[in-house]
Amino acid sequence: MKPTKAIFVLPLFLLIALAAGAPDEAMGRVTKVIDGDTFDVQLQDSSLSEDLIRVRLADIDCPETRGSKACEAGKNASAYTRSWLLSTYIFLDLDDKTGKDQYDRWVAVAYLSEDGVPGRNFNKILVDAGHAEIKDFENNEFDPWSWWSQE
Ligand SMILES: [Ca+2]
Ligand SMILES: [Ca+2]
Repeated sequence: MKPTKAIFVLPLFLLIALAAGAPDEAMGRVTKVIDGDTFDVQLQDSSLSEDLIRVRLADIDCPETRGSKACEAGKNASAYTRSWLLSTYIFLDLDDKTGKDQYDRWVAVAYLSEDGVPGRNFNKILVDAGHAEIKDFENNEFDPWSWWSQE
């Protein structure tokens, strides 16, 4: 690649990275999985003052495991998330717009740690696996439909 071309390409990559969100706003280990879309993270690296946070995955919804809408699919979604995330390190893009939901859970997109850097989008993995459906809340910074267009 000629030097002139490299100068042009680099800012373009930065632009794409910005548009794709900030997958490394927080990093930590998943200590407890509550259900398919909710879990606790012991933070290792973040700008937050808390070190143990509860995360609610943004803009998706897994079937319920509790209450009147509890069902087998809810248990399956929990087991799926547990098998992927429990005791592993993940990266989080925290919602910059509203932050926490009404249950004091951080709304976030989770990224698997792959070679120590943010890898695959776990919110999207859950949808692709059939364990969650898209539920796009307008009060957060995320656009779930963009997860597929970034491939
Ligand atoms: Ca963010
Ligand atoms: Ca949204």
